[in-house]
Formats: sequence, C-alpha cells, structure tokens
Amino acid sequence: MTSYFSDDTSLSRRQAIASIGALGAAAGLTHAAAPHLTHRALLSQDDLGWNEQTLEYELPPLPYAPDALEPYIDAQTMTIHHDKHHAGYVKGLNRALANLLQIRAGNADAALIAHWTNQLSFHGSGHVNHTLFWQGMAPPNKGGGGMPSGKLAAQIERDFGSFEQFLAQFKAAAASVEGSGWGWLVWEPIARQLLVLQMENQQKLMMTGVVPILGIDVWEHAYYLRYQNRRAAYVDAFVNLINWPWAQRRFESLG
Ligand code: MN3
Repeated sequence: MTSYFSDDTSLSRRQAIASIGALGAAAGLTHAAAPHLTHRALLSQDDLGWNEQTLEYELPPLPYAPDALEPYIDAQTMTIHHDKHHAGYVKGLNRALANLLQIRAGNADAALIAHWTNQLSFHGSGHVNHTLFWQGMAPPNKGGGGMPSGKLAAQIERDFGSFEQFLAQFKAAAASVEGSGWGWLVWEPIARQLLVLQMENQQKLMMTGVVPILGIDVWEHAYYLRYQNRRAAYVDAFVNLINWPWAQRRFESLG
C-alpha cells in the first residue's frame, strides 16, 4: 500500500485495518470491509477523524498551535476557524449521514433526500477542504513558504511555464472567487496535468476526478479579523505559509 500522506503510525494502523477489511469481505461483512478503501490520493481516515465504532467523523486537532502562523494568520482567526467553523462542517456532515440513514430505515421523510444530500456534499466537502487547508500550511520557520522542489516543481514548470506564472494564476484565481470559496491547485489525472481551479462555497465549480493538492480558503471567516475586505493581501500572506514539502509528498504519492 502507498502511504496516503500520513505518518508511519497511521500507515501501520491502516494496514491492520486493511487486513481486517479483507477478512470482513471474505465473511460477507460489507461494512467492515469498507474502511481500507480510503481514497489513496486524498487523505487518510485518521487525517479526517473517521471513527469506525461510532460511524461518525471527529474534528481533528490543528497540526500546530493557533498562533503558529502569525503574523500572516492571527491566532484568534485560527481558533474560531477551526473550533467553530470546521467543527460545524464535521457536525453537519455527521447529521446528514445520520438523517439519510434514518430515511433508508423508513424513519424519516424521504422527501428530504435532496436536502440531506445537498448537506452531505456541502459539509462533507467542508470537512475535507479544511483538513487539507490546515495541513497545507506550516509555520514560516518550520517549512512554510519558499518554493516547491523535485517532481512537483518540474510539473509546475511544465504546466504553468514557471513557478512565478503558477503563483500569479493561483493568487488571481483565489482572490477573484465570487463570494465564499477556495482556490485550488489540483492534479487532473487523465491528461496528467496540474490545473488551478476556483471553488465556490465548499464544493461548487470543482472538476470531477481531480485530486486537490493545495488549497486556500477565501471565505471571509478565514481572513476578515486581520485583513477585513483585503482578500488579495491575505492571499499574498498565505504564500508565506504554503507547506511545499507536504504538497510535494501528496503529488509524488499519486504515481
Ligand atoms: Mn473556512
């Protein structure tokens, strides 16, 4: 198995889960077999806080202290963003899953399938997006900022002309999202090229099948306390926090 962008501890755990899953599948236990099917190119179950006992997601902790990204992103913004906003997406995702389960069990109004499906997409994407966002940043003195190297740097040069041209396109795309949303560097696996995409809300405008490599949250809750309406200044500041070594590992794991 590949590493799924996690540390060795969770890899071992996942390998153990995969073994259990294989046994479960042999025994016809379809639900027990499912956990090892985590998207290899996205995030692990541990990254996303999936609890196999409760069948719910749990909010993962920030991978650093709330003030670790100062002065570019302030501690209060980080605390509210993680503890309130990200927590809200996890809660909304679990609620959508639970309600759809109740509908399938015949205990709730099937006319609400559209509503809960919409909620599942919005909150589920919100949970994944924020998990990627935290991991995609690092304190400036601990890996944040600078430039990519290795295969990712080479691919960026091939697909955007240069790192500077990529950065200009990424920043412009992020700064110009209509309303709330995200800017993403993604891998499009058919033509095998990197693309920059905008995302509205937590899921709209994304292209089916691409793998997110690196994203910036441009909802106002991500920057308004320090930057007010100056989204472009926040996007400029984010560049000093990009965890390129992490993005490189993600990219190289795609094979
Ligand atoms: Mn957010």
